[in-house]
Amino acid sequence: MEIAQHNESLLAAHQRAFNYIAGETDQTEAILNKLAAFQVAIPSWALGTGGTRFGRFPAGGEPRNLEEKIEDIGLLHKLNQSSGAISLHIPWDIPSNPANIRALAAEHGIRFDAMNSNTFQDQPGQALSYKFGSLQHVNKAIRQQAIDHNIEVIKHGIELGSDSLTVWLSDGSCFPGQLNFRQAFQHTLEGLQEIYKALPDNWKVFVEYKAFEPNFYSTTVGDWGQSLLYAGKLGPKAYTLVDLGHHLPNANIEQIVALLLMEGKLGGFHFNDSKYGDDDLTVGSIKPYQLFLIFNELVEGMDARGMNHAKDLGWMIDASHNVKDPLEDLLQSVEAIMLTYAQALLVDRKKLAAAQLNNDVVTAQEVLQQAFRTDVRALVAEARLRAGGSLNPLGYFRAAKVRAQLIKKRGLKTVATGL
Ligand SMILES: [Mn+2]
Repeated sequence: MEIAQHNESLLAAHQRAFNYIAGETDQTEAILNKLAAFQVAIPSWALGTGGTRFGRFPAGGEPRNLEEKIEDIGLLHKLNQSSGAISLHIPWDIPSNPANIRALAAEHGIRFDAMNSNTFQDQPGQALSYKFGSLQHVNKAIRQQAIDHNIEVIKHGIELGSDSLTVWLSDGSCFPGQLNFRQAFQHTLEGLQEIYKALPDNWKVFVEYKAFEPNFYSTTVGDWGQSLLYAGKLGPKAYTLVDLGHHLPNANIEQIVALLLMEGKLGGFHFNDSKYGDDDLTVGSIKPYQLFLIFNELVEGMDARGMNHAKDLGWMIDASHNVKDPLEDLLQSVEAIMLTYAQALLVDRKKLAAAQLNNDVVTAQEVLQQAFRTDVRALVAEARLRAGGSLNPLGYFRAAKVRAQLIKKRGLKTVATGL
């Protein structure tokens, strides 16, 4: 079934909804252009069923290699026109022929977003173990192995046309006394400095933080303050990366985002949602208002610095899907991001600034909630439609029986590399 054919049956209802929202704002065309430009990278590890340490329940038809992962993202992008980037994890996705992979991605309109290194697992045949950390390790040879791996990841990224490296370290400790905090920090900093030296001039490195897990007592890059310390010491190519699921409960992420942007040190963003910890839930499924408040700060902060919303920060989904079809979840995730971005673009900034100046707390709240409570689904759908996408990507996915086709082609018991 063609996308246009599926759109046909939805067109009249869409037009009514779009005419209504277009009449509510004089910013319609500007917002549509920004939505069209905004692309969210899909991580290569999110295309298969995720698992927990208790079990894994595959959906079937999972991509068996990097080529099939790119095809899956190509399908998402064809439907929503907003998933035009892939983020690779090395060594899970080492391209055997980078030129071919690059060409295949280009065919699907996909570029290579941040590369991700992996020093939180031991790989088959690996000389030294990361059981007690990687860049923080007391053993210099293990630290060097982790440095070398990251430099290798940069090299793969250069071949693919990526321009950034995300470093997430699981380094930390599980018990008090296990680690000398200052020494762990210094070792990690020295390792990051070596990696930093290997970055091409046009590259960025993102230092991702996480409050806990897999280490349950301390994490060596545990929060945004620690990440910012590293990024500041490393230099202008180093930035903090915010992953929504990597905070302690009730952290004010919107304030963190605002201050990192103010300092010019926010580099990238990992979207997901969580209720308890790093739960890897679908973006916007648990705390949509928090997501809106974060986007509100992102838009306000990027505009204050004259930044390009689409290009100047790295936008990526980082989630794992245990009970949903991964592709359906990713469609839902991207949709949630686009809707929230559109709502943040609708905020009446002049009115909000005036309310803040007058300490008019009630109006300030009303301005934000006015935007949050606006149904912008037709705006996002119109942006997709104009770009050649589907009016209802999830509806198309089901109507066209995409998963059944993938199972037929790839088999029921395929396992994608990843988490
Ligand atoms: Mn992440």
